[in-house]
Amino acid sequence: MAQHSQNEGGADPAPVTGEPSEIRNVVLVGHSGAGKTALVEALLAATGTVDRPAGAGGTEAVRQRSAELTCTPLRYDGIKVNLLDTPGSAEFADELRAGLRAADAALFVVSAAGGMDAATVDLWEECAALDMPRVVAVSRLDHPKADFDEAVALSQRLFGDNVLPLHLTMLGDDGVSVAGLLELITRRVLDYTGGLPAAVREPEPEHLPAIGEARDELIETILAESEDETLLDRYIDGEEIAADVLIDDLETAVTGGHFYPVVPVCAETGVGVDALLEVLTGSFPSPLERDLPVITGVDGSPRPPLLCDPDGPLVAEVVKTTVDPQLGKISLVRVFSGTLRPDQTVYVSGPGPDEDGQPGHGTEAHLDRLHLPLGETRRAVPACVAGDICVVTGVDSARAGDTISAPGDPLLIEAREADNQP
Ligand SMILES: Nc1nc2c(ncn2[C@@H]2O[C@H](COP(=O)(O)OP(=O)(O)O)[C@@H](O)[C@H]2O)c(=O)[nH]1
Ligand SMILES: [Mg+2]
Repeated sequence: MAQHSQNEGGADPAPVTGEPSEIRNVVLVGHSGAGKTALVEALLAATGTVDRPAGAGGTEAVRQRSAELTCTPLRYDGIKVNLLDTPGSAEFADELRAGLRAADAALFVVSAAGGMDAATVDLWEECAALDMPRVVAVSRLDHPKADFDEAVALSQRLFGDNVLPLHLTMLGDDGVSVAGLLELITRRVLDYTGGLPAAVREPEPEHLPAIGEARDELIETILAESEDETLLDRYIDGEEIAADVLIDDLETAVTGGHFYPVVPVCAETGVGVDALLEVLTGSFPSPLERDLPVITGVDGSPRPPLLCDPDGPLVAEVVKTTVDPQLGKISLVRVFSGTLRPDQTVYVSGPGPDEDGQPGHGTEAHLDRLHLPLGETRRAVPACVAGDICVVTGVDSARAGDTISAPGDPLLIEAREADNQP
């Protein structure tokens, strides 16, 4: 946590990888206006993933992106994070659900200025049913009505147990604005007065009582989830547990979907953005650690469970289809098994009716090219491995929810439980 590393100097910063272990698929959910899209922009800016002109936030392009499901990859600390930003309003429930299916973990964005809708609470329950790891980002810390503690209390009330902050907020010299964070596990101050990355220093004596109290609760909760059952007793007996042991246990508890850290963030000032990147890359699971969808043959015949293996049989799911001004019809695709490559014949099948209105459809299609779904700079890539997400062109017949597999072994992803919810 909070190594505050930058992208490796000199290395290609483009978010590409051939290793499932280096991927995190994260869906952002929350109330409309909570700050999801602004947070994605801030995460991209902090990692230097896009050379977007300064001050581009709030443009027409950003508003457009807010109205639909988007996927934006970034690279941090050697990890490719695919951020799936969902539209807030209920009209887009299908897109939201598609985003959930493509993700392995969820980032709940809750505004520090207050407000949470019932739909967000329902989504929390839906994620719980899927054992989906979750992190809460309390956003918009620079809002005049921002109250971090109140937002944490609201999250705890509505989301339930094991929701606890990893940091406390620290006010700047003006006594009003949030200038830094007190990182509880390491007992360090992250100071953002000089921007990102934070300057890391020791806390002032006046901070220690607040850190001590919140840290005790955090650590007792994390250790209660630890596989080493002696740790909690040793901690309560006064033993100092090393920060790296605590961070390991924190990461295990988050990955397992048992503990939900809260991180304070501000897209505008950058406060907490690097701390959040550490949690997303360090604590969220790779696709190797998540259950994969059940598949059958297109005739419904049973097949062995999938593995997230780039050398396995090709199974990918169409998350959404849309029209790109440059590329024409494109499909956002999550690969579960095997490796997608450009210029390849694939089989596209789904449960929806065929052209004659009969249930189930399937056809061969030519997959043309693969692209990173990166804003305006659609960059062609040579492969997309199991666990990753990309944009494909050429499969014009594909619909959201369809399965892409190899023509020699056509497969179908079974509809998942949550898909049938209203
Ligand atoms: N000052 C400030 N404005 C923010 C911040 N985060 C979001 N906003 C603004 O709040 C509005 C809603 O944010 P947006 O990211 O679109 O929310 P979304 O609906 O959750 O995607 C936009 O006008 C943003 O520019 C922040 O941290 N500080
Ligand atoms: Mg948005």
